[in-house]
Amino acid sequence: LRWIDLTSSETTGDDGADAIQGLSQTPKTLPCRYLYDDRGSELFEQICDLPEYYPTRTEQGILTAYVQEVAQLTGTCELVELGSGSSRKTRLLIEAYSQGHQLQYYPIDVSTGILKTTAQALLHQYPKLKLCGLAGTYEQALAQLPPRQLDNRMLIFLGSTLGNLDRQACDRFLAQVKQALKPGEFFLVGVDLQKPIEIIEAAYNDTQGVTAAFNLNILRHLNHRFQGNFQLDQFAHQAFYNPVDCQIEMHLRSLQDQTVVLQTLDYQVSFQAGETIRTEISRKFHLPDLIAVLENHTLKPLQVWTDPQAWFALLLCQR
Ligand code: AVI
Repeated sequence: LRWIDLTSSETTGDDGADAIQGLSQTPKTLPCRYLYDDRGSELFEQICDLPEYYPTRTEQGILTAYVQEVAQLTGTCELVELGSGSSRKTRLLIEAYSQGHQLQYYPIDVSTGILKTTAQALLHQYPKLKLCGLAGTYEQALAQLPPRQLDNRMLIFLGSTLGNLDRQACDRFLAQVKQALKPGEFFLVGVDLQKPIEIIEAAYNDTQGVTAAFNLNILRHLNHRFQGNFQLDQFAHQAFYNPVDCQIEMHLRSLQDQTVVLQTLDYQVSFQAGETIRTEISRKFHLPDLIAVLENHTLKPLQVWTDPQAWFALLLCQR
């Protein structure tokens, strides 16, 4: 097991300047990266098992059906996974790619806790795996990937995390993906597709309240990280589909007029009752549009697989 810590704190990224920037805007926003401290990553794992949250099991079904085809199309290669989390779906890829040879796997995540636990579990399960974990943001990791051990590499970005980036951020991200790949190398991306709004909204408003806890945890994380005094019971979870931008938006609505201090950032922010902070967007893609965007970045989709209902898609692209 090798380990590269691209920063040092529990979650990585920056010093909170982006949080201040988001909270100072009208309407207020926070970068969704702050949802993922160790507790947030655990809550996200619970979300993946919720009956209403269809993306994880739908993508898992597609991967189960087509992982051998993916491996045949790319041939032997090392795997670099962005936002690896618990690597639950990656196990299918690891099994397909390690048949007959040693496999090099680089999981990348901002939450060092889940990265370490997952790395240990994977090494226990696959003793021949060569694993090197990278703790950091996608931007940090893509800019500093370790040198290739093999002549072929695939970047993996599952779970529709691409949908958490707005159009501009998505363009910047895909440009970085292209830069990180040599011509002929691969990018495997899983995306959530447009479907009836009720199904999407239910997935982000589960009856057990796990998504609400996940959303509110962003405030607990900010309190912990920047000595803040957000009162979690004075904010409420809200998630709704925005049909103009084709995205689910998660917000936290202030239940009263209130002022919050983030001490170590020397920053104070006031809320009116009813005002919200947008904590996440989750775009739902129209496949032909996404294919055009990928092609614009010279990441050419070689093969697209979907589930029988066409709720989710997995695209294998080649630079
Ligand atoms: C990680 N990401 C793709 C999830 C999503 O669906 O956008 C995060 C999430 N937010 C609420 N539930 C799940």
